[in-house]
Amino acid sequence: MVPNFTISEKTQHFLGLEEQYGAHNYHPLPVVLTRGEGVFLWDVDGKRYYDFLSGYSAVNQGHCHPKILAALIEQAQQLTLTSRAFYSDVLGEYSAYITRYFGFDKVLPVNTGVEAVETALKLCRRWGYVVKGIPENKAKIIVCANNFHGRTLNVVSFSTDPVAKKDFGPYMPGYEVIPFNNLAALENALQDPNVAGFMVEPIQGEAGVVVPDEGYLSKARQYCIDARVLFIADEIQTGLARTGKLLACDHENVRPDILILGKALSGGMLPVSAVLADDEIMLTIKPGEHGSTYGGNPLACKVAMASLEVLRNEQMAENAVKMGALLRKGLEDIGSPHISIVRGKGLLNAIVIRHAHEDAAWELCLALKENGLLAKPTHGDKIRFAPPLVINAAQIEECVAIIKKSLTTLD
Ligand code: IF1
Repeated sequence: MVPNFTISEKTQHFLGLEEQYGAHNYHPLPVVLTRGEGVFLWDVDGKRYYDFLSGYSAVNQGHCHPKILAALIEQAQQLTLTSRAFYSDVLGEYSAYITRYFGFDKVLPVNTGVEAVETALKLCRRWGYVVKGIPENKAKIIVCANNFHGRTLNVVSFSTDPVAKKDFGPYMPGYEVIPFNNLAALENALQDPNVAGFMVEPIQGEAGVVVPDEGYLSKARQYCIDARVLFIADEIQTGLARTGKLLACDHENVRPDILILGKALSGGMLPVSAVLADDEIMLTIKPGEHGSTYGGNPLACKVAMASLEVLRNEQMAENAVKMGALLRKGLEDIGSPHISIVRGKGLLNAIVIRHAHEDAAWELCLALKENGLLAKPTHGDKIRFAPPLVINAAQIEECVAIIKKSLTTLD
């Protein structure tokens, strides 16, 4: 049973406001945050926490990174939005920068992750019709069970999570769901000549950090080449150094046909996302056929360039490899009967709780909060551990000690 953790009056005040005036589309941990810096967050009572969620990997660079903040402030005082009705002196510079950074011909800038996913799916279907020659309205896109690609009606149409999907119908047709990490299923689905694309998370984040077998991504990529199907990598959560490489696809030297980025592309400053592809795909969308009000705005572009710069200059991918290995070893060495699996790559990790009852993961997160570490369960019995990539060894050691101490709450 979870001990009654006290909630301060100040905290209760903010919880009450959200309860009264906000939609109830989340069930947050009862903590009210007011400041972030690097790996740390502070609540309204001045208590400090390690952030082991990193805004779901949007804060890879650490909270309020000074160089990203400086870029935000400087541009915010000059020009924030022109709309795409006109040119700006930033979007072209950013487009050249990000396409060279990732090695693609072109970028289509949008704002949230799911907008980038929708953009990638539209590009894929359009390419299917005008380049591959799929009959009109017959294009199919293959996705994986237990996927998470966002929450628009089109994207939840191919979710396999009833919580994300139920009572939001009717659903968009044109998607086929196959098991993740199953090459035979993919090979079979690719027999259909109307398949335009295969979209996959290189590691399934929301499913509980499910890492596919070595070779899955590279073989899947080859199957797509053989079937003339676009390989679409959703790297919104796994990209930008989170798994120990710039992209999770880099672990297998896989170059996707369409690359989807979001979250840490702005270091947690504001929504910035992007789709990258080569001309054969990108130029199938003509002027006026796709866009968004804020897509490619000067403020977002400057923040994104600074966010990408610090990832590389501060060698955050390399640190993620070292710190991730330290974290997983530390968790395994605890040897807790309450942990059935420790898994992950780089600093995208999760533990699976061996639980007597379904609230065990939630109770553990409450205990972690009391002990100064913030994490959140994903899908019941898994807890994602994904701190900012600037964390150091001493801090990892301290966090393992906090996790070890907190696990006793399940005894
Ligand atoms: C929530 C999950 C994580 C994503 C991938 C696209 C998107 C996401 C691989 C859409 C977004 C966020 C959404 C947020 C919680 C978080 C999440 F739990 F929902 F599934 F990280 F695992 N592709 N993931 O992970 O990007 O439109 O949100 O910018 O909706 O609760 P978005």
